[in-house]
Amino acid sequence: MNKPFNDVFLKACRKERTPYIPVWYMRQAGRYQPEYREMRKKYSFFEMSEIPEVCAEVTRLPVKQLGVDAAILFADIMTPLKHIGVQLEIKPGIGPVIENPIHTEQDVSRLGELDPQTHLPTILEAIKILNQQLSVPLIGFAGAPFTLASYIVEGQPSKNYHKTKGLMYSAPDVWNALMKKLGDLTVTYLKGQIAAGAHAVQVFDSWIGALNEQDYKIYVAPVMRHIFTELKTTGVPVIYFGIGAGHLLEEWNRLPVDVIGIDWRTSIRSARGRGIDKVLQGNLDPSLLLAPWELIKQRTREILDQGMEEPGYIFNLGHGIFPSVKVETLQKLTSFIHEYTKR
Ligand code: 1CP
Repeated sequence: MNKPFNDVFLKACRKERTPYIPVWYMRQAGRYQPEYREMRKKYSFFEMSEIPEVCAEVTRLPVKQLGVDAAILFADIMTPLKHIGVQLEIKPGIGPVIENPIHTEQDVSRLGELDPQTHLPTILEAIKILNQQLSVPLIGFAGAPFTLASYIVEGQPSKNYHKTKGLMYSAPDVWNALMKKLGDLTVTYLKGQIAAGAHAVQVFDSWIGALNEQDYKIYVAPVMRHIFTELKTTGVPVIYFGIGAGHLLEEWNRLPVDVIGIDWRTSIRSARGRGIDKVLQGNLDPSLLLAPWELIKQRTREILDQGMEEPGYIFNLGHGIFPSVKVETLQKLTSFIHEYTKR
């Protein structure tokens, strides 16, 4: 028998009062789980996300194992790019690697348009399966144009984004065409996920903190406004997340998003003190998951106390779980958050 649907996460996204603070974790499905590592022996990363039954199983795993209040679809921000002409592989120990990086106007014009029904039917199918199986909301997601560009221009993960920013500054027309293509892809992909049954969506702009406020306004804010304005018409909550992006929060607060995800560098209290009035999500440093339990608990309590000062707060990490974290630590943490915030 199915459990009653747990809508605490969705209520928090809408700034409604909740019986406790909801929690989910970025990268909650991944190599820190023995079950994931077992499955990964049988399938490649993309096979795991593109065989609907396997994708659904991996997506459900942390919900069962940790007791979190939301599931996040098991895929990658790079997944849709393969279908518009980007040749990419996830290389062990490196991450996404691109064989044909995008540098010129011709490269950009060769990128196709995404049609989720034709290109990603298996992901839409996984969402439908999950909707029958899950008793918590399912979060769909996509990468934001700058963060996607940082991979397809550099060709692999980068620390300084010289090529990406070089393109942005030296060929603004090519840059804007690339932002438009990737922005349209993000909108189409997320609308497809929502139509298939995703209850909320998160846009990952992980590397956007590399830009200052001025360049964000000039080169990125217009495409983000376009994306969020389009997504607003669907009525589902939209989360915008970035790392090291505390200096952009005032800009983000002006965008039509519901929830802002922040990392550990900016406290919940200081964000609110600066007038950020969106729902906030975050922001335990994932490295703290390696600390003794008493310290994890203390830092979590401090974050929760700040979060609970006003309605509209969702607990998460400031970035994803990494492989050396113990499943038991996250189980204890999830129970602690639920217990401590019960009202
Ligand atoms: O070898 C493996 O098993 C693959 C490792 C892996 C996993 C588990 C990759 C490669 N992607 C994923 C899943 C993934 N990626 C999810 C699944 C849902 C969940 O959270 O449980 C999500 C939401 C992502 C999003 C993602 N991929 C982001 C944004 C968030 C973040 O973590 O910063 C980024 C930047 C990526 C790129 C990527 N894909 C994979 C890796 C190792 C990376 C990062 C490489 C880098 O440092 O640039």
